[in-house]
Amino acid sequence: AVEASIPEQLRATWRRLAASEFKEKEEFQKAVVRHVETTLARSMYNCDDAAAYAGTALALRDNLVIGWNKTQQNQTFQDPKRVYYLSLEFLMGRALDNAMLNTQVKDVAREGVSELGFRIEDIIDQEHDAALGNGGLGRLAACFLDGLATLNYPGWGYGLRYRYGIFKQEIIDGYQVEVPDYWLDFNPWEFPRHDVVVDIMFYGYVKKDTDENGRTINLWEGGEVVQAIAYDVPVPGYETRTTNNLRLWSSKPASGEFDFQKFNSGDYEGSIRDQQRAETISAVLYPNDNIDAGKELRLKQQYFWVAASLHDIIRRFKKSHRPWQEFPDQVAIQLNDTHPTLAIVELQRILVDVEHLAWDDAWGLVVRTFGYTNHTVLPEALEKWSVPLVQHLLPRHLQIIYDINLFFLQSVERKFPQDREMLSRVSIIEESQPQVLRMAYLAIIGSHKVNGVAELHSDLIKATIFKDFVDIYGPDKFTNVTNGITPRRWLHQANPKLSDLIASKIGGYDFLKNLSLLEGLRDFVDDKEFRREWNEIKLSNKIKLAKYIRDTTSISVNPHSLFDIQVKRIHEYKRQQMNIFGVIHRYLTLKDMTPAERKKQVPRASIFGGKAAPGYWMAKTVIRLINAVGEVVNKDRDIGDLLKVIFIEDYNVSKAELIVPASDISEHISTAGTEASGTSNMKFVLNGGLIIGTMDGANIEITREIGEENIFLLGNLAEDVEELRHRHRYGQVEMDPKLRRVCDEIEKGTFGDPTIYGSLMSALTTGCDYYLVSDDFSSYLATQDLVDEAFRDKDEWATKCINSVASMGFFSADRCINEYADMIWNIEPLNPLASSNVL
Ligand code: F58
Repeated sequence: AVEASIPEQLRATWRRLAASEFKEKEEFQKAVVRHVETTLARSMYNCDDAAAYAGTALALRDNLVIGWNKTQQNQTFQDPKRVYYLSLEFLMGRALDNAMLNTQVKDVAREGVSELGFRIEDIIDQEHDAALGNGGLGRLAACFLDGLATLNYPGWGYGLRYRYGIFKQEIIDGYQVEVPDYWLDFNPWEFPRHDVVVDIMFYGYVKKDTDENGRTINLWEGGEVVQAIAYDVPVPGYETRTTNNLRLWSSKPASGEFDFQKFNSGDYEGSIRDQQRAETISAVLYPNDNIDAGKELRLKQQYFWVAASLHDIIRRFKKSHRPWQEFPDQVAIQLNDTHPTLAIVELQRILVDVEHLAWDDAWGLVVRTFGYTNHTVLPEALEKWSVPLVQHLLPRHLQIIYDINLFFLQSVERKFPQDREMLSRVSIIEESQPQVLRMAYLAIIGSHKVNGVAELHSDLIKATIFKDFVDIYGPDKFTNVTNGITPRRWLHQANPKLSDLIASKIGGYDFLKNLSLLEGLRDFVDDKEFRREWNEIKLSNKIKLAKYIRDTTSISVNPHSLFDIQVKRIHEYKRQQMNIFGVIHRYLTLKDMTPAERKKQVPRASIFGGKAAPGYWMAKTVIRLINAVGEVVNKDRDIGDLLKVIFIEDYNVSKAELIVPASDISEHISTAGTEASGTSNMKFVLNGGLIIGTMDGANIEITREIGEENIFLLGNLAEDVEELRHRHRYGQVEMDPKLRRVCDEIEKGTFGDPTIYGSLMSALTTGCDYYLVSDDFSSYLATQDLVDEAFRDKDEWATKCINSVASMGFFSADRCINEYADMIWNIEPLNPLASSNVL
């Protein structure tokens, strides 16, 4: 055992000197000042907000690291089954506020910095978001890490340490412009592990050889070698000692790879270029949301990260000298979408080629280890890799994929001997030009469970894209785990006043660990004083957002107007275009009215935010239109406060924390059947906002939980979408007259040169309106009218909001993580103090 390797006397000395966590204000202040003066080499004379942030973060970090080390030691001693969450994206946002709240030192810190001359809010605001993700999928991974740590599960995240996260969005002349997000200048939350490095090989060839028993073996040889170096990020749980680890890999040239040939022949720059090529692998996050780009560098990223992570996982497994048969009893690996699917192939390769297990034994272990989560049914988002590309980059892996496919197809043939077409339908290899690998199929074949992220979505994947696989494996391999969000960040941190009010009513903050306790709010729905405080908090959150909008855009919005918010990635299927068409319709309607009629209308602020993928022209056109409409509407004297249109630049996690608590109504209006789940819908409702939405993704379950009377539903159902699209293709659909009028107005030039919007307009007509905007438009407008009506009755509105919040327990990430732990990972929480005696 590890403890026996160090003499007791030595251990006693270390224990006596061990670092300890601060709890009191003065200890905290000492740590801050020491870091400002020594780590940063500053003094009180040149300590600005940025330096105060750095000092505070470093002081907090000291605390985190102590709990983190103990957690890791505890896990090493107890050696429980661990779960590894493989995700190419972790959209963490800011860490300081979250760390203070989770470790219960925010009050100490607030007072502490205040006596040093700073406001904690200003300090928090200095932090750069860790934006290593595109949208929902990446933020889900971050919420899961919070849930895992809070529930004391031994769980690791594995990802890539991108030098550039998602781009920063600037709006110039109404257009999106992308600016690189270099975020690593000062990042106190990561620890480089120079001792944790893995050599990763690419390219090369496969050599046949014989092993000691005379059996033929395949060896992967030659090729380029790149090094993966680990950077660790502590993930503190809420109100627990458990601080888990997020390990991000960074690429660098392998030592000894420097080309002295080139160097000596005077080509110094050439030799540096080769070095830089290695570093490119982890340089940048691909900025696509729900679209598969198919670039070689992306495939390199995937293999680099998967190979490094598996190497690390296997090294840890080997420490306890268990037989390979126990691997799936010690290790669960969750694939966050198909991006890490090569892990299946890499594990099989290691077991067969390196560890010399028999193929079938190895494959049995592989399948018991992996679980796969699907996040989309959109065909354009399903990953496919060109066979020649894989052949070139990973020749041995391609052979293994062929074998996996062969054995799989043989089993299918045995089961369905008459159905020849089934074989080509379910083959991992698609017979296109060139051939491509269907990564989702490989992920299904190599996993023991496949899950969707909301009920409708899980049903849809079984009925459509994976139908054959349900026939092959039976329905039990497929399951649903409806997404969840962490109430720590999305209520307590983002909306502290609401969290405090709730706590004061339902007996403290236990709801942050057991969200169903929100049910207790029902006892207060009719309590006048409570409702007053509730409304006051919403208003103050709106005032805060209005101030931000004013400071950044010089547009003033009346905080008493109805805040109508749609913030998410810009995508045709999410239908921001339907929202802005609705805004134009509202504008035209207001213009038609007499001043007296206008006076009776509910004033509204339509607030948008979100990034478009840089190559997604249609999405960028939607941004352009929103800004153009704002230009016209916001300065129309007839309109005044009745309608404002705002596009918030560079939507990200920290802005979401400002925006979500300020919403009255938020829009989740995807074409039915296209949004796998959505998670911001949950965040908005949890913060006392209502939602307008389609019967899609988690909206359906939200409706079930909070009641139909508390949500504004619109539009066609998923089951009708196919038929409607068919009618469009055969020209059988008249455009809704109100939408026609909106289009005419755009084409007239009211919002600038109409040719700019040509693609947007023709998508509705010649493009067959694939996202069914014209089919849902009148329902959308009618539902928006209901929203206005409901908002007039402030009392009714508050009742809806309070009752909804009371019903949101189900959407906690903790419920979601417990379901994964139970149904897929088969892991148990680990008592964070279990080894404290030994240590
Ligand atoms: C999102 N997917 C779903 N993908 O669209 C959303 O409905 C769901 O709530 C969320 O996952 C969590 O389950 C998503 O965000 C991406 O951004 C991928 C990034 C990498 C390329 C392909 C899309």
